[in-house]
Amino acid sequence: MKSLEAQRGKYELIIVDNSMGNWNSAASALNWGARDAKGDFLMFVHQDFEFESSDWLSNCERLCGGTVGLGAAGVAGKGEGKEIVSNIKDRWPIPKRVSQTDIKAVTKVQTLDECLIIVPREVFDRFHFDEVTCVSWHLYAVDMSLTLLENGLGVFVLPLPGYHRSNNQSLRSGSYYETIKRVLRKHKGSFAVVHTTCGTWSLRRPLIIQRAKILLLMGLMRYQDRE
Ligand SMILES: [Mn+2]
Repeated sequence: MKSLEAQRGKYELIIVDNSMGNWNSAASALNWGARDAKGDFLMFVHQDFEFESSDWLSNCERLCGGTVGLGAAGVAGKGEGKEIVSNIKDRWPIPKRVSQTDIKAVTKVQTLDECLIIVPREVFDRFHFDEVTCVSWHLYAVDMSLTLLENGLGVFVLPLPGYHRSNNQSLRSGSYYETIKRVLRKHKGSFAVVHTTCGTWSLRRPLIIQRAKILLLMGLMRYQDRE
C-alpha cells in the first residue's frame, strides 16, 4: 500500500478483501473486483507486491499503451526460453532475482505469473477470468494468457522492477494440480506444452507422472536441506 500511495500516476484502488472467505477462487474474486473499475487498464496485483519507484505506474501505463496487440501484460512470465522473463525479485526474507538476465524491452511470453497482470478494459470485457477452470487461487493468469493467445492477442512482460514478497509454494498445494489439470484439458487443442513461472507442463504426458517427478525432486531438496 505504501508503494502504491507513493505513485505519481493516477489510479483507482479497488481492494478485494477475502479475509471473511466471501470467494472460493481468485478468478471469482477478481472478476468481482473488475466489475465496476473505471480505467482503461485493469491491473490485478497481489497484496504482497511492492512497486519500486514513484513513477512505476506512469511507466507501466506508457508501456502498455505503446504495445500493439496487447492482450495482457505482467512483470513475470514464461515462454520457450530457458529462463523466466522478469526484472522483479521475489523470496522472503532475502529478496532474490527471479531471472539472471534483465529484459530491456517489452517481451512476448506464453503465460504470465499471477503476482501482477494487466488487461485492457476492452479485452477484459470479452474475456473474464475463468471461474469454472480456475477453481483455486492458482493459474488464473496462465489460463487468461492462453485464452488471449488463442484469440490472436499478445501476452507480454514489461521491463519493470518490483518485489513479490513470496516464496512460491504453489507446487506444494494440491489445488494447484487440480487446477492445472483443468487448464491443460481446456487448452489441449491449441498447445503441446504450457510454460509457466512454476514449471513447464506437457499436454501429451500424463499429469500424474509429471507431478510425481516434482514431488520426488522436492523430497530430495528437503533431504539435502537436512544434510
Ligand atoms: Mn503473492
